[in-house]
Amino acid sequence: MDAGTLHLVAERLAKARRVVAITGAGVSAESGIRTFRDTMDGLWKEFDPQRLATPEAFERDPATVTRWYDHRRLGCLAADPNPGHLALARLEARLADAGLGFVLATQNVDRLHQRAGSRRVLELHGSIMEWRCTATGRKLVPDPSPMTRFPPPSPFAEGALLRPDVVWFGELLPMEVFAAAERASRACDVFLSVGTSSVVFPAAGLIRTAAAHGAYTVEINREETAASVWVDAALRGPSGEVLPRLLAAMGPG
Ligand code: BJW
Repeated sequence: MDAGTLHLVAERLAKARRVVAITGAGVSAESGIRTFRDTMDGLWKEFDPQRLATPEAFERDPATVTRWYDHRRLGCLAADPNPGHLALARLEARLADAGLGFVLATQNVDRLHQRAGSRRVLELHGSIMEWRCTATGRKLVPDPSPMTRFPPPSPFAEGALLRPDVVWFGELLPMEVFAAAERASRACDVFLSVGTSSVVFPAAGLIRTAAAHGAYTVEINREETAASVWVDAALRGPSGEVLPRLLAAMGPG
């Protein structure tokens, strides 16, 4: 990672009045949670997340889809937040203590930001920790133990099923949540895009919204992404290393 760019970004952050961070699967990779566009191995090697994360897949084969989500839910419960999650929580606390604004919009469904101490988290793609009834929409938090029936029957309506309360391809994002993320992106001075490939819309459009409204845009990622060509600064490396270094470079709060 280029130390000059790191210090430039730290300076921008230290002067910012409003900061937005959007996170993707890469932020949780160092907690042992697989990213979406990683190659699959082991038990799930024949399953393509991009094909399973759809309402059509659930309709066609609800047992396989819910079994996959329960397997992932248990993986998320067993995982711990990593230094990247913790650094974002510390950044929020630092800005809040100074009366400044910070909004964290995540595409992740694993709740690791909340467990790291982030207080205001906009879950753009829902949460795997909550499941909802296909008939009534009522939600529940399943026990931390493995589910025993696939697909799980809904306790709320005869003949209905439970599905994870996540946003699949072709489904709408929770309207209020996305509207809040858009408002914050329009109003921020610095926008951080962390550990996301920036290919899934409308979340991937937020950084463009921020740039169009004058924000300084920064990408933190191990690799180049769809947004790399036009961001103001790119910090290459694992977010669990880059984010703590960035915070340290901001100096005392
Ligand atoms: C590291 C690292 C480390 C690794 N440190 N970095 C406009 C244009 C084109 C298409 C569309 C459009 N608008 C809508 C669409 C359709 C579609 C879409 O975007 N398709 C694209 C794929 C082309 N969007 C939708 O369908 C959305 N709905 C919608 O728009 O509704 C309106 C509508 C309805 C009907 C018709 C048309 C429009 C809904 C999108 C929902 C996405 N859902 C998922 C699954 C969630 C549930 C679950 O968890 O299973 O969300 S898909 C999946 O992708 C998941 C993720 O949140 C999302 C983004 O992935 P993410 O987080 O970026 O992960 P990866 O794996 O892609 O990238 C990881 C990155 O980390 C990489 O860059 C690595 O390098 C990096 N990395 N380790 C830092 N240690």
